Amino acid sequence: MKENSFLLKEAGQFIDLCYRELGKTKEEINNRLIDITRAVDQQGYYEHTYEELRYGAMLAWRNSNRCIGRLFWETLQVFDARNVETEEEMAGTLFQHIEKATNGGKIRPAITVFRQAVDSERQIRIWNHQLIRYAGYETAHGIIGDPASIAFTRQCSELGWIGEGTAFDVLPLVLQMDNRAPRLFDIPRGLVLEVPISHPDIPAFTDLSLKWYGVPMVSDMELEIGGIRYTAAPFNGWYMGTEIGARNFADEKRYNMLPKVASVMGLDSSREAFLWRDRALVELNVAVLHSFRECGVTIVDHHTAAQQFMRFEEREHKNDRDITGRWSWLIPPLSPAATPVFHQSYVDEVKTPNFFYQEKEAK
Ligand code: HEM
Ligand code: NRG
Repeated sequence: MKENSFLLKEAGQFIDLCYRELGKTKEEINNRLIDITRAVDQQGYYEHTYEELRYGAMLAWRNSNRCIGRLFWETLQVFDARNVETEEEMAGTLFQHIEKATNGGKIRPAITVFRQAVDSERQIRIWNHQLIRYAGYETAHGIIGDPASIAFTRQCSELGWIGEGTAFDVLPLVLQMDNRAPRLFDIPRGLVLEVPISHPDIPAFTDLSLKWYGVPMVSDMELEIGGIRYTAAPFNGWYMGTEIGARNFADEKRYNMLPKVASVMGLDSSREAFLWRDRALVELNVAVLHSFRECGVTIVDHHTAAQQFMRFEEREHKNDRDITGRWSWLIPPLSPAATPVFHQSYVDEVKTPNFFYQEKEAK
């Protein structure tokens, strides 16, 4: 009963906000709340209309304090997959998400929402961190692939998956419905858009044999709308170049490419004070942005993204809303102080609807 009153409070706040922003009347709000109260009393939960789900998902993006891409929150495409009942259907639905979001390179921000969690036993999970990500293997000769994927890759192997063993093996989808055993699904190769990395004026960059997938699709976060938990709701926008060039390729605990980049650039790395790391970082980021552009895959540089975020702030203020944010995530990892975001401060208050981290596996 205590849970019901929490749910009703959250639902009430959400319906009020959602319906007001959608221009609905007090009467419509009241009627909907009467329906919701009845449903919660009878079965312990309620179900969103498509309109509520759609706007709720948009609000969750708008409220994502760590996201610099929020200017475009109203353009989110929301795919309703709440009727999906089997793992096969789920895989098919995710393949469709990948295809529609990728859109031949002209990326469309999208989210696919599967059935809500009814209780801890009955919930849907995607074990992957992102729908498309590269495997990581610990071998006798060191790590191959993405070190961030080592634990998940091991789980995939235990479930019977065999990777090719390259530095860029696309991991399979691992899908779990209710408390059944998780199931593996290989993503058809034709659905995975990838970008080979080259530099506009340093040909030797191709010697690094780098590539990255075109679309980041975060698949392990919980979407919460009006007290309802959607434990499988993968979403995507497009990349900001620094995510790949200043982190995925550069971090020592990821692909750790800076020494190799310095080497193909012929930089003298005998002293830190030569700033060879910084010079390598900048050219690596130039290469990422250049390569995505060449392939016609949407990407944004960090200066443009920061300006877009400033426009988001202005628009929120015009609409009498406070913007919340987490400064340490909003500033880009390359030249942060050269963007306006660095020189501002943000209140990291967590509003709902929103996206939350959840335990790795259903509990
Ligand atoms: C985080 C950019 C779209 C929700 C981030 C981060 C960046 C970013 C750079 C920080 C990631 C990191 O440091 O690992 C963008 C861009 C988008 C976009 C350029 C282009 C449209 C979206 C969409 C959603 C979203 C469509 C949800 C509907 C989030 C969330 C986080 C985040 C929840 C935090 C993730 C975490 O804590 O790991 N975004 N984003 N973003 N974004 Fe966006
Ligand atoms: N840094 C991660 C991706 C996190 C989400 N980033 C986005 N999200 N751009 C990486 O793979 O590098 N998005 O929805 O567009």
